[in-house]
Amino acid sequence: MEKKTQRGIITAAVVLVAVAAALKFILPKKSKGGDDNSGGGNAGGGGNTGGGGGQVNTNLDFRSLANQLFDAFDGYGTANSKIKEIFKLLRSNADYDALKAAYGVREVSSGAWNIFQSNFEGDLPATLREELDSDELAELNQILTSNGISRTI
Ligand SMILES: [Ca+2]
Repeated sequence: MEKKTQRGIITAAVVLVAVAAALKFILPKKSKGGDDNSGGGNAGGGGNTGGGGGQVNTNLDFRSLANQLFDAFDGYGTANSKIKEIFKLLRSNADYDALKAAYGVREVSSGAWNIFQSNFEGDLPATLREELDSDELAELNQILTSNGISRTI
């Protein structure tokens, strides 16, 4: 055998081994990727417009949203636009119920040294009725209705 041919064969063999090794390395990774796809899924689901509970949107962090609502209520005045922004995220009665549960019962300060109004303690709907005027409440209920939620405040 000629030396050149020998070297060529060795080179080809090395390349083959390298390709085989690379394939071995790549192939299990590929199947792992497939597993990941089936595992992830979309647990959220859509808005249920029926009268029932519907599915909770697991993409929403209700604890954080409840805290943001509390911040909007707490102290002097009320951040009505923030409240509307949060309510627009709700897509089912289950979403609304989850938010209400996350809020629980909290005491909202009327404002530091506010002698004209005492603090208010209550659940989410009671606090909304306390903090918002009738126009703002109507607007919020409108948002709920148009998002397929049968609960009203
Ligand atoms: Ca307030």
